[in-house]
Amino acid sequence: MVKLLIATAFVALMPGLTPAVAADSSPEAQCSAAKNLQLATFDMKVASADHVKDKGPAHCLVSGSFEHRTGADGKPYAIGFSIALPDNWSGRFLVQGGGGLNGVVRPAVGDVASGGKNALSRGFAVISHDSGHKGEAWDTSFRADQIATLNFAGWSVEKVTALGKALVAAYYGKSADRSYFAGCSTGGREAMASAQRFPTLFDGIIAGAPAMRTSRSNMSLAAKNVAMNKISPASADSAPDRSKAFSDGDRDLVLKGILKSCDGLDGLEDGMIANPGACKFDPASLVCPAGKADGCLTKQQADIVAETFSPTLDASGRPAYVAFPYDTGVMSTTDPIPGLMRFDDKRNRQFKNNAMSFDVDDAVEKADIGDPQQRLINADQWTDLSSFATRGSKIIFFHGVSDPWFSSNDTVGFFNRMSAATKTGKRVEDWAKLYLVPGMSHCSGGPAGLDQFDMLTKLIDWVEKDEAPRSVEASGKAFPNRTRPLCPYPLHAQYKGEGNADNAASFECRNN
Ligand SMILES: [Ca+2]
Repeated sequence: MVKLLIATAFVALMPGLTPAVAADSSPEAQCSAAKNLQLATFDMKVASADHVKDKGPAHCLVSGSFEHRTGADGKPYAIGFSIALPDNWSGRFLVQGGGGLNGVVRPAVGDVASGGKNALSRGFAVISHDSGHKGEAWDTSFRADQIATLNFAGWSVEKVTALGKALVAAYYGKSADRSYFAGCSTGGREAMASAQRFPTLFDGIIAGAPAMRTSRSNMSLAAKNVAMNKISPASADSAPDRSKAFSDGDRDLVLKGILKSCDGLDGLEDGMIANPGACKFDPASLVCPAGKADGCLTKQQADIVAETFSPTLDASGRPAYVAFPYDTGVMSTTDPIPGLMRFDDKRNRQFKNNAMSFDVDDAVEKADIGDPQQRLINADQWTDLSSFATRGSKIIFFHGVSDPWFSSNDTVGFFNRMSAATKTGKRVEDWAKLYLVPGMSHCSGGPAGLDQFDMLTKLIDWVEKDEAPRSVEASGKAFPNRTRPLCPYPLHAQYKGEGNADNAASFECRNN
């Protein structure tokens, strides 16, 4: 409580409210007193403040809401949050990115790219939030309200960061030394939006598999879905049965073909494609010779494979969405989101389109002109991070090469455009890095992906010690005894030609 009172600049107790003065300054008493916290410029309501000892390091978990209002649709809105304030605070603050369409407050731990040691367990104060609306993962009803939509587009990150910084200062009696953001998917988009639109908020940002333009990526997936319909036999209800477009044997053949063409390009045939930039698999190589039907693909099938991994083109031949890379996870059925070639899987909500034709130009017009709000939600357009870079902030991107939702090529494309557009006296590698993660699906997983890597430590060292990250070691369940370096783009991990093939030290980061 002593610290709370020190922070009077940030704390205004409610008139008539007796502060819950604790008889002692124990963490429990301090946390209990946080129930009565008020911040001068926020209409914050604290719903609970609990001292937690059995989940990670002892911390005070404060949950509540602010920005209470009635929306244009007559519904009540607020930004819900949860902040974990560790007893042994490192002086660092982290804003945790969201997922899907947000709408829920996820546990505030900060586990993105943390290598299994989340930010809270490192002594960070971590705040999580719902971006300003309540709803199921894919509930879009909040878009009836302007502020709720703007909050989803990224405004909520600015507001939550301001609230979180004020809460930290009030609770500890001292402002955070450094502020970080880490998120994947929608959280990755929020990370990008933060660097682009609010360049002074964070000292370090991690942007994973960013949902940077779902209007275009969803359009591309729909186009691939329809292409698959055309070679699928009709099911009993006359809808195309995509599960029969390729047999299990056909799928295995495609995967083996990809591996045969690309696995060895990194110097080692190990079931991982670490040099995706050099991978030039041609599905036509699997087409049956005349008179043969087994162990090969029909021309139709090979064409569909090629189309699935090609850019989605408009009528003039311009790419409306980038290509997806050939990688080891494209047939995955073990991940929450199936691999790109698994159009048959009923778990995949994207692939319920039974149409037989697809007009890319029409779809692009609907996405770009018909949905102007989405254009602001998208984070692929603004490429100048000069203020962010000049103030000394750092950003690390990562993207799984087997991501079936958002192509890692799109993140590569943004990184290159950003690098060209940001004019500073610094080299790009002095403030931004991109790591492609071979085999990894959307944010994690992948049957041959090593999805555990600690970029958070690398980011901290970069921000606080000016030690720029080089390779980042990856490990994971897919190969329990294996480590590999992740290399900063455009480098890739290449086997040195000798040494333990399961050890990252036997690889080096190389250019093609
Ligand atoms: Ca390999």
